[in-house]
Amino acid sequence: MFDLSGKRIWVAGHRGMVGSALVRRLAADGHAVLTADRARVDLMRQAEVEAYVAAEKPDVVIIAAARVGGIAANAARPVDFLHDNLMIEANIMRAAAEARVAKLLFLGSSCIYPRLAPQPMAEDALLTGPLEPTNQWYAIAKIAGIKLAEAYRQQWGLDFISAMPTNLYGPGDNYDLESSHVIPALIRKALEARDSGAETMTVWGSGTPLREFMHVDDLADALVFLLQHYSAAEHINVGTGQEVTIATVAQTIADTVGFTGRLVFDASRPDGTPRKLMDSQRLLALGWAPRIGLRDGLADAYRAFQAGNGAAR
Ligand code: GFB
Repeated sequence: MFDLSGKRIWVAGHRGMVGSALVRRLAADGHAVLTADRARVDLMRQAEVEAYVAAEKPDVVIIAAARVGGIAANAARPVDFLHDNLMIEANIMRAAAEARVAKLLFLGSSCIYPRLAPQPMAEDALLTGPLEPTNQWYAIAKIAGIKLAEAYRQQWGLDFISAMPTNLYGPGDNYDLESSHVIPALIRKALEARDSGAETMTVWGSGTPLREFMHVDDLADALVFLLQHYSAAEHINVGTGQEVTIATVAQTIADTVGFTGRLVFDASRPDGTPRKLMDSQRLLALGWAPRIGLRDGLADAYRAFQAGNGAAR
């Protein structure tokens, strides 16, 4: 077991949905959390990252910083998703390696797996087939990050680990309709449709794709668990094991928000991967389990959105 007590933990990307959930969680546990805004350190600039790490001397680094977005943002901004994510992960890992931090946790995404990987997708499905084209740029950057963490483990003997979360949602999400993921988009659409008295609400694609969703507070809990209990070269999946169609999640969101009209499916928008369920048996076998079901989690995300806790970034 890796003991986090007394450790200085740098959460890179603390303003994002994942980073802010981690800061909440680590602070609640009484840990010393380091954060740096963009004025202090631009994660795209290696010299700035090295200077920050040298000055602040974190013992533990979590790379929650990333250029992220939903299906449309990925397809529209390939350079941002590939270049920026490569820079961020390479700069932080190098600085952390030179400082010989005690532990580093890198975060990927379930889109690293092939588009048509056998379901549920186990860790060894990585690099066994072609990627989903809508998010290949992001996936390539994240695969490079996994391999870089593995390389530092092998060549420099450092305790760098990688976790692959499933599709996430929760407080602090991006609610911009073009760049967001499906859940924040549909929460906002349902609320606007309800308040304007609209008869319909538009859902992208066919409604048939299957996704596995996790509330970000469950993810933060899993990541703290992995920092303490996981140390291996192979990346590890973090999912709930529950999958749902987009049509069902859209209807559940409509119910949560109180929109009683019809759902209309817009076939001109892409479906993306037909099914994306991770096999999280390795994590479960270590003794961790998710706690927040989809219905409760959506109610929480909706509450946070209403409270102004969902900022468009
Ligand atoms: O969440 P999402 O954008 O990401 O879309 P992916 C999931 C599914 O929801 C797709 C449908 O089938 C969308 O067509 N959908 C329905 C909507 N209505 C909407 C809507 O209003 N907005 C959005 N955004 N989707 C992302 C990757 O893929 O998953 C990222 O692009 C990352 O790289 C992330 O890996 C976890 O699950 O398709």
